[in-house]
Amino acid sequence: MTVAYVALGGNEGDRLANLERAVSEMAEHVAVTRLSPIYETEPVGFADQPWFLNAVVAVETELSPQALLVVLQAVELTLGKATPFLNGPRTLDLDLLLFGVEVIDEPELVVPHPRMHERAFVLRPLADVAGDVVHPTLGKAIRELLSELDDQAEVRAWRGSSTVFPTHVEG
Ligand code: PH2
Ligand code: MG
Ligand code: MG
Repeated sequence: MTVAYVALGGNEGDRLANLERAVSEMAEHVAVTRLSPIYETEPVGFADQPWFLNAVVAVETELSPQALLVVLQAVELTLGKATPFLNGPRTLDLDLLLFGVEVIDEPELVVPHPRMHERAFVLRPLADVAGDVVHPTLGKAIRELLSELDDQAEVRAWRGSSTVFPTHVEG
């Protein structure tokens, strides 16, 4: 059994419903064990698009990382992942961030996710569910990576309510 972390993001259609549906679809294949609160985040990479909702979930699985990736891609398609161009708007993006302590460098799958440590919209929710987890190649805890991060793009606690994701508690 491996604990993996998956980032969820979307900025088209009913953003909350898409994240919630993604969790229930994932739960058909893996055990979803922890969910971060949801954040509303400024678009990174291509500015002229709506803000995203982002969150991170922990899953436990006997699947291989490649098989988990296939599951994530199938869920993205179910939600109608629409990606007109790199970093452009999408209904649902699922990124495999970490798969236990495994380091994978294959054409289809790079783990840890190569840009995760540069992005507050990933590290902020990841720190909520995996603050003490050590990044397998950088050798630092997620909480440490977040505190060292200099990402100016805004990441705000999302104030809406969800029956699936935990509510934000102001710390
Ligand atoms: N995803 C991207 C590109 N830019 N910006 C935010 N705020 N959130 C995302 O999930 C995101 C992004 C490519 O996957
Ligand atoms: Mg992505
Ligand atoms: Mg992706």
